[in-house]
Amino acid sequence: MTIVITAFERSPDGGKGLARDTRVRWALEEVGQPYEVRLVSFRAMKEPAHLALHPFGQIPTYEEGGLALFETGAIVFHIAQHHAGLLPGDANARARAITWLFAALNTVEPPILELTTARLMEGDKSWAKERLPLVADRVRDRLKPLSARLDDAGWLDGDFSAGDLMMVSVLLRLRASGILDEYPNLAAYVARGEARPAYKRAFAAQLAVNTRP
Ligand code: GTB
Repeated sequence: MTIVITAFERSPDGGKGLARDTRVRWALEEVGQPYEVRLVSFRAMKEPAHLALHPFGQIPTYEEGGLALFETGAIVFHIAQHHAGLLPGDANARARAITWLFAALNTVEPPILELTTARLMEGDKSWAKERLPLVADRVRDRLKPLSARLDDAGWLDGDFSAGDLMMVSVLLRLRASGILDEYPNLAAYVARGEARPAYKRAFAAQLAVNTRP
């Protein structure tokens, strides 16, 4: 059955890997599943046809036969459950990898999103200068223990898993802030993720969409 995902017709970052279809493309590349992409404009995302797939009018979505999913956590988990390559076979190791996937989305991503909002959307507010350091420190509150846990390991729990895929995807958005570089092992961890051939294919595919004439 053909897998179809949705992505921005024109991504605000020019297709540099920051929009959330990247993590879904990456997961599909890791497990060797071909997929098609339906591009949607910002207007089309809020129209009934897309809202039927995604109640919040966002990308990405995932369709496969009669199944339609939204939320990158659910999509990556679905891919990892149904195809070998992103979750260990051992039941306990599998549960731990899934835990890291949730940790990336529920514990690490929220302050990073808050920082992005503070930098990009609130920068012109009178209180922005006072608030930004507080938000940045909330990111550090997550990165410090994450860095300590990773230590000098390659991945968070044994082999590369869906948990690492999601954690690297989440951390990537920090690069522009410079905060990631305060934690050299996390910066190296992200670079390791980006060096994976599957990530490179996903990145190239997204960039190609956004650099077409
Ligand atoms: N929790 C959802 C998930 O994980 O799937 C969040 C999905 C989401 O935020 N989608 C965004 C979207 O559709 C695109 S990724 N936004 C349009 C809208 O809400 O109307 C967020 C994003 C967009 C662009 C950049 N960029 O260019 O740097 C980075 C991240």
